[in-house]
Amino acid sequence: MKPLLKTTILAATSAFLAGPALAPAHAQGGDFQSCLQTIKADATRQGVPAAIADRAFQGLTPDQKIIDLDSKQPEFSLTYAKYVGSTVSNDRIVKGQQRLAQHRALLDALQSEYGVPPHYIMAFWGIETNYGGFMGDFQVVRSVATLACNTKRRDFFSNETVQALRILSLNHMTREQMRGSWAGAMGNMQFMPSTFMKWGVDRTGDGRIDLWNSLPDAFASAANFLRGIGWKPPLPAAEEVFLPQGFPLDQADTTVEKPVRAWAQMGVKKAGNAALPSSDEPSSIILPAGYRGPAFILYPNFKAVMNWNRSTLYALSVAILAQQIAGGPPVVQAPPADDEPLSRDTVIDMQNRLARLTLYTDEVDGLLGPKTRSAVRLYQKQIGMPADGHPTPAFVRRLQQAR
Ligand SMILES: [Ca+2]
Repeated sequence: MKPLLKTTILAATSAFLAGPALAPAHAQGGDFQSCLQTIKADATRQGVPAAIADRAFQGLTPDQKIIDLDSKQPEFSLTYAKYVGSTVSNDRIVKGQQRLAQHRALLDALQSEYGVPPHYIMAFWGIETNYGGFMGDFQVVRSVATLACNTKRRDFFSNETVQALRILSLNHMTREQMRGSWAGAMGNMQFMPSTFMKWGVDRTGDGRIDLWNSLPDAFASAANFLRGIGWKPPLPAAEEVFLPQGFPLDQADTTVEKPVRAWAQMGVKKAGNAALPSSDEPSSIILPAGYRGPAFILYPNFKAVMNWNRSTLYALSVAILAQQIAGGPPVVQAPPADDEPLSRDTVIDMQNRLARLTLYTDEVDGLLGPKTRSAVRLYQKQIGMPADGHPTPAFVRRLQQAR
């Protein structure tokens, strides 16, 4: 799945996902109709009967609310503390445990078929829709058609519209029933139409994939999707770790991969001091709230979770929630209380200053991505701060005072 699109958490994650603001192209009236006709031609080439497309597009108008939501850019980056605090609540852990017990037999069967553990399916379900509590009430065809015809992401959403028409043509849902987030993510697991078509599973065998009302269909589809995007037993996606004194902070970066065993040899332990698994799988260490906050080891399944949603904080939240749904411990190390989100303007200013120091050569986009963090790390080394790549307000002040 591409970034930008997982909208149940869009406000929360887009600072980590999004590219620069895209001006809407504003197809109105006739333009919108001719755009729909182009999509219809694509759809019929992919086997959708013209009558299905005509019925789906009948009376359809672009939704200005969606255009506005799409053009909105987050003001602030998010901190680990805020993001994980809001996605992994006590209530969500307890509900996840209850749901898991309730659907145990089905989830165990899915684990033996797909290799995806029950607590991970529950964690995705909890974070995507609060266990089916908010699946979105936008008409999906209208959403994806609006985004195809009125934004600059035309190719991506034209295909999503074609896939939505295919779902209709296969009789899984009616246009009216097919509802989702404003960007077209549908049902319990918030699948985009293309994800639905590629990975959806009819677990109940009634001939329809129903990701809204059938939990067997929704859970099996999630398990099938996760396996398809790389999930493999037995390691989890991530776990909290304790780093030894003097651990080289520049090793705590997703670009640094070592066998799990090599981290263990450096003195890295699970939080609580248990040994890391004896494994030669490639893994990384990250410090999402800087060196004063918790450290995590990312196993290969972290990449599978990132293929579901390309946000590090999203993937961490899934792993943390899953572990606690399974009865495991909460995160031990608290994040620093004085960590604050940086505004877009602050990040732009920081990128400009780091560029003038020839430490940052990428686009000045106001987003706190891996390249910006590497530049932060380089400057931290120059001035003798712990080089964790995490720009705190104190770091920003030091940089602003630099000559
Ligand atoms: Ca079904």
